[in-house]
Amino acid sequence: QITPVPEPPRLPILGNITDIDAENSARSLTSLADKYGEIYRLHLPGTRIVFVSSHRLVDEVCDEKRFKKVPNVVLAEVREGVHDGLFTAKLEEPNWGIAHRVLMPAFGPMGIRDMFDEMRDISSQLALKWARHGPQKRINAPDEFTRLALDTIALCSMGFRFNSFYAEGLHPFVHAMGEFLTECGRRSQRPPLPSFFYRNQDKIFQSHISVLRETAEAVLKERVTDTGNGRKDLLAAMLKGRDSQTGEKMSDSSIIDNLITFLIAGHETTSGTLSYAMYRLLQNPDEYRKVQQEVDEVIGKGPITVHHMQKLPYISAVLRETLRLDSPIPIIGVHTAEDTLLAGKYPVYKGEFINLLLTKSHLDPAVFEDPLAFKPERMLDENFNKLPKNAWKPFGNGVRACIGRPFAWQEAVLTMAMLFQNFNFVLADADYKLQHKQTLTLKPNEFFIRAILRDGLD
Ligand code: MNH
Repeated sequence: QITPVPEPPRLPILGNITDIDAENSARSLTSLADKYGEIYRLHLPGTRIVFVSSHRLVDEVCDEKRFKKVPNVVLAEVREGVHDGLFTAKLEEPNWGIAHRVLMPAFGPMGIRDMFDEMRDISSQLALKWARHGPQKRINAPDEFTRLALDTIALCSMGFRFNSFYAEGLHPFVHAMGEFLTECGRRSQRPPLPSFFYRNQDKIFQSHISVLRETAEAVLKERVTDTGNGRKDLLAAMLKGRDSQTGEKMSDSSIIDNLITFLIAGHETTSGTLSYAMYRLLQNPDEYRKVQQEVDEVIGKGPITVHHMQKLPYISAVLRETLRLDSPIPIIGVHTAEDTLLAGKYPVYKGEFINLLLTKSHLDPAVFEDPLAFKPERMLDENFNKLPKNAWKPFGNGVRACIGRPFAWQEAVLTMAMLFQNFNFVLADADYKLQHKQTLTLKPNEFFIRAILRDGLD
């Protein structure tokens, strides 16, 4: 029979806004799921959002015929900077289809393999830096992985070197991007006051956007004038490619939107994944040993090549299990096209937003035995391929799933292999308890390690 969706009590104008911790909304939303169950609804100024958190409801909502991705409240703010770039576009916006079709081949297996040498260039910089630090240095793992991921995506996508491992401070672009994303989060949770109240913040926000766009535009201009440049990267694909469906080329402003999109989408997520993987392995010595064993058996002490990437199933399983327990993008959002019933009984209405809480659905005991335990074995291909549909969604859903997944995977496997080939790791603070820092994505907060060179690898 019809069951109304549970709704936590709310205030007259602010609705449920006070139920959400501005610094860590993912945690608040997860706790509400603990309290209200597999589905609940919040009222926020101007919108209502339904949250689903069991595997069966997430599975239902992944049906793209009934539910389609819409930019959620935070992504709506990110659109101020990157408009209808791939990540933030609405499905019906023509630029999404054009960019998607132009870029898919470049993100395919061949395109990604061609990027291996540049990825290894950056991973080696990280390993070299940690080797020089020596075993006593406290390494802020998420910061270092952010440098790695940012330098990797910038080099591989557009031939641009941030040189984050050499620079003292952050590149102005990196600073502007961080501030921009943080402010997007804040803007999405603003109490509905008149706009003059936010005049100062808005001016700073716009100035950060200008830094982002001017940097990307400079890279684009340089490429267009440097005709002798034979690079085959994502920028080249966007400049040369024609949409197979419309015959159209991408406009300059759409290319700029997507260059910035790659840098945003491609660095925090991969950095969070590597940080959480390192954390999990330091908590689980048996699994740590299996990673090291795999690297020693498959690669040994020699150089890592692109051919090794398919031969490290245990590392892949570790990364999958890491993403199950901690997805850097903990929530994805869709939109209801018609009034409908979820699970045949919960009414949701046309135009409502539905958020998929991966932080909960990835821990559904109906799918995962002992759901809080870190067990990479359950993610080895033979088991992974048997998981129920939509049980593991860290890369999103359907046509709007992550276009950068093969890119991120190669980068993460390579980096794990290189690090475990060369170092042993320990927590810098033996009693470290996992805390999360939320920006656009989640990563471990205040997570420090030490890296000790392994014997005989000089
Ligand atoms: Mn990625 C979409 C997760 C790495 C570029 N990415 C998504 C979505 C998730 C996601 C989830 C869907 C979001 C939504 O439904 O609103 N992405 C990840 C994770 C990693 C990752 C967990 C690393 C691990 N992503 C990358 C990398 C790049 C990238 C690296 C760039 C090279 N991602 C994108 C783009 C989209 C996207 C672009 C939007 C695709 C589309 O909607 O067409």
